[in-house]
Amino acid sequence: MKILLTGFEPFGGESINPSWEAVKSLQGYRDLVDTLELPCTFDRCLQVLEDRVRTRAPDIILAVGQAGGRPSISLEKVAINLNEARIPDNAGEQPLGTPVVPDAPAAYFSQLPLKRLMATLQECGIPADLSYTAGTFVCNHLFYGASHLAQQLPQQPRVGFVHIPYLPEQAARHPGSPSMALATLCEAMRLICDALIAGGEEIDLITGTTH
Ligand code: PCA
Repeated sequence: MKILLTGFEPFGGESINPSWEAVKSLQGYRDLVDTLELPCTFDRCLQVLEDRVRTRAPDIILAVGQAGGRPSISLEKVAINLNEARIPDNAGEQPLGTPVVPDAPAAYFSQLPLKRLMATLQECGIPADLSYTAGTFVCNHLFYGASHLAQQLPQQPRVGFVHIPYLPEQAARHPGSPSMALATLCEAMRLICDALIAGGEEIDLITGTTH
């Protein structure tokens, strides 16, 4: 069970991105986790990811990104085939109303057991939630593109995306924004990796049954 865990470089005027700060702490974890920092550009992020995926052939691609303003670990359910950038990316590109992949499906669902991951985090005292929008910026672009790529690979890796809050030092410059300490973010990533390595099925939160 090889996991490729990715984070993003800083963007939008920030000097740090909590996703890479948390992800890099898991490099080599249990000899199963490989980490990669991605550029925050529409143009290049998918190519950098694809190069690593083709070299390492992971079973799971778990991409992580910053979602400033969100209070919890956000387990993303849906990637949509739309680029609609509210700010320019790190290359100055700002695509508006373009598809991630032309003539491809409108959306892909995460292939990870999100409810089980959410329950694991919550049981360990870490705020976590399901999210039904990964936005329309570089994170959604990566999530959609990786999901599309996975379909074309022989090993068909499972793809998922997680958004995480600001670090406290970032939130200090965005008064009123929630934040999460780096140690908690690292712990959350470790718990998610452990749960994915352990395997098992998705749970139904209402009935408590698995499927
Ligand atoms: N968050 C941005 C892109 C990179 C990142 O960490 C997003 O949510 O699209």
